[in-house]
Amino acid sequence: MKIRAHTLIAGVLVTLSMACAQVANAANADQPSPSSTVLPEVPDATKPTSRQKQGILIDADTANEVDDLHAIVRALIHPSFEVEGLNSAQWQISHYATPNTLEDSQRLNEVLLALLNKSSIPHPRGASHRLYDWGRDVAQHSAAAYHIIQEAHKTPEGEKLTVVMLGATTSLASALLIDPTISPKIKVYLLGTSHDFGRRIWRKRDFNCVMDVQAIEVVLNAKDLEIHIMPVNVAAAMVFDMEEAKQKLVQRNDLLNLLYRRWGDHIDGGRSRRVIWDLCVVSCLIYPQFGEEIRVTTPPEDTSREVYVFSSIDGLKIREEFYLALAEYYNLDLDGKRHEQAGT
Ligand SMILES: [Ca+2]
Repeated sequence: MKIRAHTLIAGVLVTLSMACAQVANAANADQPSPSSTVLPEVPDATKPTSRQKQGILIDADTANEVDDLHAIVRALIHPSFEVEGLNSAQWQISHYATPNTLEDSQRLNEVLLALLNKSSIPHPRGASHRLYDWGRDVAQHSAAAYHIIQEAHKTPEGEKLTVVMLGATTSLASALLIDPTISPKIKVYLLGTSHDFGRRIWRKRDFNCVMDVQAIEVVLNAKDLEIHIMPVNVAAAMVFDMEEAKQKLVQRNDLLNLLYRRWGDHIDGGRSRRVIWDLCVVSCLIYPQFGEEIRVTTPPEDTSREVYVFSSIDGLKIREEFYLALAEYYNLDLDGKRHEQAGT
């Protein structure tokens, strides 16, 4: 990842452990095993050691789209990550919202954790609605918000907790409102906003920002919070093909089947190609060379300072690496024919 100055100077996860027994049984048959598949080199700074991994906390509106599942799985199988939590997030004001978007996201998070035999990872619920409009306390006092606060304070001196926001930023904003002292202890990677790099214009009309218009302002205004933004107009360069997904994922194991099934189960199912938005954030966190970040001054309506913004990504490498990582984790040849016994 090349960081180059664009404007001025440098700027910068109450546990709810509930496993889904039905899928947990299936998970036992899907244990990972070693593979010789070659992956891109992981930068030295993020390589795992016997004593230290990169602590990350994921917050996702998993049930609203197809992409969150891919991003969450990619993070959960990465050996350099110590996933300190998987929060669920709401998307309740969407026109296609289900009766309880938060709980739908929560259920999917628990299924993913069970299928990966990782239900011991904390997976607290976020808020069921966006921040309050007015009052002395507009924060949503969710388990997820308090988990962020707890994990931030547990982070060793001189280190930061990486918080990955894949939906509305309600949980993080609430955490910052409840306990502003966590700000310098966190670096957040989020999908949201769009940015016209030529005219230096920000917009906050994308799905994630709109799902909690106040929360994104709280995040951008949080003093000392290190922010890395993946604008939606940049993430749009990373496209998955349904036929390729079918060829690589169907009838391999329960998790991979779920990833493909999501293409059709989603309310907006049937598309032959999809942007797997959230995967861009996780992949560029694992492999900084997959994206380029520049420093950009915050929108004029927010506290003036610089934040990191991805100006470009290598969508092809992100997609290829995702399938390679799955192949390595499960010791599968995803490019070969599907198993005969699978009846395909
Ligand atoms: Ca999302």
